[in-house]
Amino acid sequence: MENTFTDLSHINVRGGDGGAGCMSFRREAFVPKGGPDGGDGGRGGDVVVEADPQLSSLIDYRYKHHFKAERGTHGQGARRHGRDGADLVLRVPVGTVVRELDPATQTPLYDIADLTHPGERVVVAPGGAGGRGNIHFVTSVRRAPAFAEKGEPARDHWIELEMKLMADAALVGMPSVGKSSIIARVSAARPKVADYPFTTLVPNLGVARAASGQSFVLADVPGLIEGASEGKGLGHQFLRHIERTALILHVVDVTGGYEGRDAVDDYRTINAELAAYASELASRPQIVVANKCDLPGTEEAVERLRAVAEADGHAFFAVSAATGTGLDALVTSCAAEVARLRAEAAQEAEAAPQDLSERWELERQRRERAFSIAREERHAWRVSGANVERMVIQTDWDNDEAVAYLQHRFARSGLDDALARAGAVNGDEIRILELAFTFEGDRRDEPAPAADEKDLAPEDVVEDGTGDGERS
Ligand SMILES: Nc1nc2c(ncn2[C@@H]2O[C@H](COP(=O)(O)OP(=O)(O)OP(=O)(O)O)[C@@H](O)[C@H]2O)c(=O)[nH]1
Ligand SMILES: [Mg+2]
Repeated sequence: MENTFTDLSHINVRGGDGGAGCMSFRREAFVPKGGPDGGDGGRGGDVVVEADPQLSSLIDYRYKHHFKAERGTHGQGARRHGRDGADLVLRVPVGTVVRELDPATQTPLYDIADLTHPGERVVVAPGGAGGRGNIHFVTSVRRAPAFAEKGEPARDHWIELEMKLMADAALVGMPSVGKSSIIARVSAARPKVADYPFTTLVPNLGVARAASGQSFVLADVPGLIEGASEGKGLGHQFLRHIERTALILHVVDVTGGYEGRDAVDDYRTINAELAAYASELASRPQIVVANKCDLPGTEEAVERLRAVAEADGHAFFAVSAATGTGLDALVTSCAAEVARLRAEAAQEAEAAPQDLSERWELERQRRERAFSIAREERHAWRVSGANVERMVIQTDWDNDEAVAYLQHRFARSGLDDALARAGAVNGDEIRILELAFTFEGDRRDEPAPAADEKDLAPEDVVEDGTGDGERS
């Protein structure tokens, strides 16, 4: 399992483009020109991320990073609508967190979803809407609309997939205390065991089965050292896996290891690191496991550690991974504790179901609605924003009627008002993407209000000095 373990991937996702609406008129024998009958374009497919219990790694996303759903087909005459594009389903292991990434820095912006249940899914890149056919643009004054909408192009964005191990219990402790030896004894996992620190480089999972028949997933993670919570050693990146496990099996080497450390000191050091990483880890249910009890001269340390662990309210087991002593009792106790914690978690999930996708959708819509206005020259303004740019892209600029319709949309959507408030006057140039058109929104025939200082970039002052366009 070691060499296939992948737990973080950045991918680019893009829904399918919407198909174009159709501009068409009914043709019948002996009828010179029938009514409009152009059908709508089909919707582009969505990119969906779905938790699949069969998967155990994000290996599928290690080498392939771009994913695009199918496009919608174009509308046709006789009111025939285009076909919707198929969704693209990206399967990920249960326990994958999906995050939106900042496209510039590739750092996470916020969580989109936490897929903790088999089959749970979230749309990460919606397909573009199909353009509307010309049948939609009939009004009392426009009987024969000679334009249709283009399809909505889907936007791409970057997301992070992070698989958090869905182990029930994690073996945590200093390097070389015997974590891998324990998982090798109680499960079919066969991690490398050696007498030097940091033998384990990536987590290993194993299924442990108690005599009662109850089983649970156990994780063996790389050793932690003092400062691990700040990034020292190897353990830091794996501390997040521990966040997901309901139960911590805190393994302590009662011989003190080769450095002759003290078992109780080690126990306190690791607990301090867990607490420093995430305060709730300090209160996570913990079972303290004193290992290497087969070695002579360890009784005193075992008893001191037992007293401290029990005073902290933790169950305590003295074991030997070398001889197997105490491991059956440990596994039985873990299995029962895991079963209890699972039942508790199921109750909580039922009481407060989490749906991150809805929150993400609202956030996405809010960002897409937002537009900004910047003055580029004395009489030229740039408008940017996802929705406003989309309206422009969906317009057929070679068609005057389509452009007139777009200007009507701008008036309705509040863009014209915002431009007028910013100081735009009739005749100013409005730039959106690589297109420009003339502002006609300020129909009130009164002096434009003073421009908002915030929208004035320093170079505007220079432009003013050229005396360019002194119309206001
Ligand atoms: N005598 C004795 N030696 C043990 C016992 N458990 C583990 N060891 C030895 O301790 C050394 C470290 O064991 P590992 O299982 O690799 O320890 P680990 O905690 O996984 O170490 P890292 O992966 O480096 O964090 C190996 O030489 C083991 O053979 C035990 O119960 N008794
Ligand atoms: Mg190990």
